[in-house]
Amino acid sequence: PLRVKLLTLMFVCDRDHEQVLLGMKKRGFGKGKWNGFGGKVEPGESVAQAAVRELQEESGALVEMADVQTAGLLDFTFDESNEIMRVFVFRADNYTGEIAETDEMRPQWWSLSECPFDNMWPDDRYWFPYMWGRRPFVGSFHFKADEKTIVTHTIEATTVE
Ligand code: 6U4
Ligand code: NA
Ligand code: NA
Repeated sequence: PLRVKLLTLMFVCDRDHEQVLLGMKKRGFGKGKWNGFGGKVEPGESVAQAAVRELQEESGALVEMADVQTAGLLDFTFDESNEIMRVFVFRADNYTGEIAETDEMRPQWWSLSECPFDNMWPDDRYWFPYMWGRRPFVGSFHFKADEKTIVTHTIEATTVE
């Protein structure tokens, strides 16, 4: 049967909406790539709570639940795998706390025009404009087993009610 793994991905933007916080992943899945902050949803927590927790664990930034905005939903599948990685994408324009490097991530602010898409997941360049522009989206990406090559994808703007 298909296994669905629930994951989070959080993007903190600065107040002036000029920069976004990315982290260089130092270990685990996606090592060596710049990415948002996130991880697995644990039993007993909501997806948004997981997003806030992972952000804090990986970057030191703390976002209030009221400042968590839904950005989009992404499904990732891979050749020769029966797993769906379902990634709930969030964004926030406010945070407290001290941003600091952790064992898992090296945080850095990037302006949109300088986003290092060549060193990010290859799907990011497709949906980043939606996330940045606060346009809700759903996307699905099917990769080769190498986890690098996109075979097919869809991306759509949505309404949210
Ligand atoms: P933890 O639980 O934190 O030790 P970790 O090694 O961080 O595990 P995992 O599996 O919890 O990895 O989370 C993977 C992270 O990578 C999530 O934030 C979602 C994100 N991610 C996975 N595939 C992605 C993709 N194709 N594009 C993207 N982010 C992706 O931008
Ligand atoms: Na993680
Ligand atoms: Na985790």
